[in-house]
Amino acid sequence: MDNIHTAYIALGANLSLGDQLPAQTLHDALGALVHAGLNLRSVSRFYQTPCFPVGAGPDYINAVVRIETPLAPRDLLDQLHAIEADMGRARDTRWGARTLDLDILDYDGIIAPDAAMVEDWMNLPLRDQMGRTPDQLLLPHPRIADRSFVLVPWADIAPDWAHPITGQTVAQMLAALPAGDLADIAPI
Ligand code: A4P
Ligand code: MG
Repeated sequence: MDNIHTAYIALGANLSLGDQLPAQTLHDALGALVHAGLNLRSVSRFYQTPCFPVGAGPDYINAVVRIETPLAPRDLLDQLHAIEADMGRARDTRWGARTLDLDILDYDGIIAPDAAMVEDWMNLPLRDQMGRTPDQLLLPHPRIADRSFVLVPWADIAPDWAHPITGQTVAQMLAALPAGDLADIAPI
């Protein structure tokens, strides 16, 4: 059915929600995705990952899921933000510690708003990445290729997914990371 869309969502958490540890929050978030009407098609293992930037906070729990949904990208993001808010997410510091972060990695392989804009964000120097927040939805998520905490779980469920701009697969992007980026990442 062509009104059903496939998206990959990254889940991350590194702050407890009350007494609840981040891994439990991630489990609850899976339930919330289903409750919101999104069809969960694949779920990666949950990984403990060192905080990026190193030393900026506690370790994260990260996972990636594949969902199917009739929602348009912007409506999907609004739905994810509502789930984050339900799970205690406060948006104060860019890249700050969080009870739950839900990012859209990919939606049907589309490029939005256009390749030039996504490439601008992909090529942004690290210091500028930390100070600037996109005010529009970027697809695919511009940081995919740099992030071991995204690529490791993603490779569990979709190693052959190919980046619509670079053509690189998840497995290739993972293999291109410096070995040090994979140290201390382990399934829980
Ligand atoms: N936005 C644009 N495109 C997207 C997209 N494809 N998916 C906009 C989600 N949001 C997108 O996001 C900021 C704005 O980006 C949103 O208003 C949305 O309209 P945010 O979730 O409020 O802020 P953020 O999470 O601080 O930024 P971002 O870019 O999601 O950061 P990252 O890349 O997720 O980094 N270390 C480990 N080990 N594990 C982690 O999960 N995560 C981060 C956050 C830092 N360090 C980490 C982890
Ligand atoms: Mg986010």
